Amino acid sequence: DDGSRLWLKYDLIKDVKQRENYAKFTKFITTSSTNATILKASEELKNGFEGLMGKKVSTIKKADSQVGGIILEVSEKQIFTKNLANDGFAIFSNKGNIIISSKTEVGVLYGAFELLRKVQTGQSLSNISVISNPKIKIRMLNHWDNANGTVERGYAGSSMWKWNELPFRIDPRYIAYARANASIGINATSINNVNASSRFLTAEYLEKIKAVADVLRPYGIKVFISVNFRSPRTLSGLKTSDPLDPEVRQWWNEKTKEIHQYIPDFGGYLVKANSEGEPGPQDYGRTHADGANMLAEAMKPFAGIVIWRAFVYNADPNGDRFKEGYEQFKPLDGKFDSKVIVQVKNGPIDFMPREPFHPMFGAFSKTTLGMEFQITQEYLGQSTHLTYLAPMFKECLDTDTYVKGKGSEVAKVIDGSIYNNQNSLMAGVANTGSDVNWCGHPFNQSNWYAFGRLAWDYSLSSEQIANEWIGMTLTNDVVAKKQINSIMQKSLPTYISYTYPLGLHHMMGEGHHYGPEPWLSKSGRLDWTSIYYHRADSIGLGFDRTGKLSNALKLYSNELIESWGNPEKCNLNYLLWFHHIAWSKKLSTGNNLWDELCFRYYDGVKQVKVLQDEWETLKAHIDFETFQSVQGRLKIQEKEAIWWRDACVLYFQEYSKMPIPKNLTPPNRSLEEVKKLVEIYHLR
Ligand code: BDP
Repeated sequence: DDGSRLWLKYDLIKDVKQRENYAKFTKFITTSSTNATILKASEELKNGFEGLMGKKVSTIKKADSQVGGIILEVSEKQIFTKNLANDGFAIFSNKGNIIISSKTEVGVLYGAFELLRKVQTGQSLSNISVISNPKIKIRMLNHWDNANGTVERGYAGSSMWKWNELPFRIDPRYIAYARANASIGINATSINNVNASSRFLTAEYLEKIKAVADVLRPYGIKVFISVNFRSPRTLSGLKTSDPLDPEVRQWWNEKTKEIHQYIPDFGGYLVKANSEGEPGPQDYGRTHADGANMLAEAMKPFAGIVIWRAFVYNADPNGDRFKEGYEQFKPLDGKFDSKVIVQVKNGPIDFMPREPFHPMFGAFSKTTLGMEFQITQEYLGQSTHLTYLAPMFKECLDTDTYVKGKGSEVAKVIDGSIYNNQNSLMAGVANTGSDVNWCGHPFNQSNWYAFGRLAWDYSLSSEQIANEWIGMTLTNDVVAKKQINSIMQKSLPTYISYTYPLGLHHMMGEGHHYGPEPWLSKSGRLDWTSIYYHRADSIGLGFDRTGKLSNALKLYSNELIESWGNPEKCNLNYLLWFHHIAWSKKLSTGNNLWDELCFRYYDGVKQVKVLQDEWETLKAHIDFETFQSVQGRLKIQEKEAIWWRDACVLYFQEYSKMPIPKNLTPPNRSLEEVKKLVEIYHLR
């Protein structure tokens, strides 16, 4: 199994009894519709059930008195559909058939995938009764793909979009991609890097993007484009790209109209502006709201929207990057057009393996905020380390902001329920590439899957999502499934243990962001170094954000200030995010900081060994190619976990001047030797 079929394998169910049982419900598929989306639903069910059951499944226009089939219907009237949101669906048994019903065609498609999922994961279909509504309206992938075929922070080969072939050749992968996304409810995709080339707005590229949009449309996926704010100058030679300049505004009006001639249901623009050197309205003394509203105005005649990123930070040596997004955007709350969604990364710095939620969530009552997660594992072992991210996404979504009292979780800010927003967005930076298995590490597929499932329903548990994915992708053997799920649940805490325990952050190798480089003290900007974040000195470790150095903690609600602000009460997972703790300070675990730090680094390495051992027990249940691929990667992971451990422990020891706790074996190499490894990595 080369992994190319993702979680939509539809291999024959091995258990004959089970197969016969399912076959009773899947004799035919009924629809009289000629709608492209309904036809996709019917085709998917047919292919899926034929594969799973090993039997022909017929497609008929009307069921008449036949029973034992599936009926697809778009209906406003069904009593089940009364409580359905537009994309929602109901699946229920009726007079011997299974009905998949929705108000919209795409809802039926989602229902079809849900029914397939039930069979793929071995659940019963008798008396089936499902009602499912998406909690978030725009469930979106953000590709960081460039026109030249590279992918920013992509670890699975080159870009999956073949711009040189489009619009003439449609790679079959685009269809596979659309199916995979639709199967987890993803309904939007921005196709290019946020560090955007203006090229994507040229007629030549719009034709190519149109071809992609045409493939994705029947699967309910809208296309967005990341735009470069300087495009009016770059493409048409205008003297400025000032958002208040009438000529510039006219340019965007016309460009937006032009795009709609190619893609009538264009999703909209995604913009990274005045961030990391990208152009933006501030270049002309204007605000983010001025920039976003200009684009929103251009979008007024159409259904599309403008997604404006809040990932901004200035190189102020006395500032704290933690606060930048908040401080720049807070004065603009209420100034954004209703067509604008401000997209905020889950944490205040940058997709670290563990961050407290971004303080903007819960502080903006008049602006629709969207969530941006990173599915691609820039700081999480890329395509080598096994890290299942659902627990991380959930930790953020489940944290209480307390903005309207207890029960004001980040998820409720995002879904619009706290501030009554009309729109809602959850975006994930895609991890797809040209690799045969799409995502590099076989388990990285689960992060794409989990992202989509959580965007649909963030209340699903990370265990349930993992179970679905395992059942559809690896095995349905009960014991093996349990074991794999346990590996997945342990993977993120393990990774954090040997990289960033106790709330450490941003100590990775410069540029590549892969291995450890806690000693990094010089870079293009101070806030790209490691020492800026960990603040190790002879006294202790961690970034004091409670007042003296930075008052970032004040951006949170009183309840959080009280718990996170008190080093005695602060969740140890966030401790060094907010406090500079003395090496000898006794923590709630009973150990002092130094010992606790060592224990965690060592335990992380030990846990990788546990993951390896547990994986070995699964050999008989997993396809051999997949088994070996994970097995080999776990070996590299072990080596690199030791690399992280040795680098961090030896480096911090220079400051703590304390011995490695007695029951741990000290690293068998010196700090200087470990530093050399990093140089070798740079050479690659
Ligand atoms: C950082 C990445 C950088 C991205 C940037 C962003 O290192 O490549 O361009 O985020 O989100 O994580 O814009």
